[in-house]
Amino acid sequence: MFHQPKWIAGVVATSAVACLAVPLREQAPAQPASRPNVLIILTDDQRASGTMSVMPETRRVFKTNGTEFTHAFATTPLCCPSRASIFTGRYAHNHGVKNNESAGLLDQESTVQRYLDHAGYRTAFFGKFFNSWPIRTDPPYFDRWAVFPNSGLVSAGTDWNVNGAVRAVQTYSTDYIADQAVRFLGGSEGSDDQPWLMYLSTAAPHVPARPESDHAEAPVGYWSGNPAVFERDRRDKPPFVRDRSITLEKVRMVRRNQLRSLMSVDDLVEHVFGTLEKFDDKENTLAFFMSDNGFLWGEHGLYAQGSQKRSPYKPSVKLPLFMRWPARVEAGAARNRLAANIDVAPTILGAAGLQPDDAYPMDGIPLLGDRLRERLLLEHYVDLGRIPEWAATYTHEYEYIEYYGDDGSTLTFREYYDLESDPWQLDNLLFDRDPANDPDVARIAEQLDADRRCIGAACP
Ligand SMILES: [Ca+2]
Ligand SMILES: [Ca+2]
Ligand SMILES: [Ca+2]
Repeated sequence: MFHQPKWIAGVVATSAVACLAVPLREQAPAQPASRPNVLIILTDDQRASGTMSVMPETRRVFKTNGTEFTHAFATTPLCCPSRASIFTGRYAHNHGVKNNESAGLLDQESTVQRYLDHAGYRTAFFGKFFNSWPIRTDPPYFDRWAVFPNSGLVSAGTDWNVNGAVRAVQTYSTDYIADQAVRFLGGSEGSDDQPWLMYLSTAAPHVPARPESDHAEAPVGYWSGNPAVFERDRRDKPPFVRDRSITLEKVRMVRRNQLRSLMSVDDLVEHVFGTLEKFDDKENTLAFFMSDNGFLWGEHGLYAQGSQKRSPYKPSVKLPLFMRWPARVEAGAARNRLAANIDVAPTILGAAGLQPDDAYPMDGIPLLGDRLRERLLLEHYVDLGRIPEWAATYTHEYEYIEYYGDDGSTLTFREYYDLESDPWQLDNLLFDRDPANDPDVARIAEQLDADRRCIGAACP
């Protein structure tokens, strides 16, 4: 028989009118007996716009019964840097994993899994870990795992490291992740006193995004593109954008496969939450649904050579992000605060009543608190030479972008988009051959220079 902590009962009894949206800090601090389970469902390259429509079960679990962050971002829109930011709550310039080849630089002591493992949680990771992670190296601070180190190319027979043994897995990867999750939850049954942390990290919808056979012909609706896909005059864009092109036909094929692969992720959510409802009778699971980075469907002509992400434009940097915690997080709410991948780790630590070590100050802001940011730093470092290094300041009103030379500091190009009058980012006011509309960016540039070196509480 589970005994609900008194402070949770109090919140439930008194806050029906307030929709349970009580900021965490006004509640009693988390007690050991009330530490939540933590679940992170992480997709790969799922853009925010136009992808949730094929995920009705995920919308029911996370949107109807949780809070959606409508302005959520990957501070670095690329797999490894973003995953390291999710693990640590830190910008890439602080955790050091600046591209997909440098996962080995992550200090594993700085991760959420290390903090929760040391605090007595059962920990598990199922699915894609880091690109280029040596498959025979076990992921640190997990009690159970089944991981693969590739992107996208996960088919029947791919090698996984399953609890220390490398073996070929024949099951469709998303289904295999769901099966592992259900098994882990079953192993937690009867040990209510020991909370758990579980990451479910799907290969979907990373290209080539092979759908499972039962979704292979599923309808995904017609897509007519958007104004950014049809941007004709790209003379305002940086040189690497101007000469790119992609056909709408190709983008539509990619979209179909991505959406069909997400249908299996929706099945996973249904499977896992169906199991969770049986085992977590106190509904004390803090859950996130999110992607590691966005993905362009041909906006600004970008697609080839890895430019569908890595670039500073909205579909590349924006993420789907939902948070669910019955009795603690408002159901059916949409929040437009600037949220980011770096906010997930400090949110989890706060919910578990833990503090990061002084050696690893977190840059993110807990999503359960009231503190808001006025701007967000976005940063990209050279990854296989595909796109030059850049950094950006993103606010509700504008995005200001600087590109740099090989030294990482020489300014080579700038962009400024008024997001209120130009939400599709069609008109770079700093390079549209109209000096009369140029914004004064001197102070913004100075701030960006400082933000690129920020640490902890000094970060935006
Ligand atoms: Ca990714
Ligand atoms: Ca333009
Ligand atoms: Ca101008």
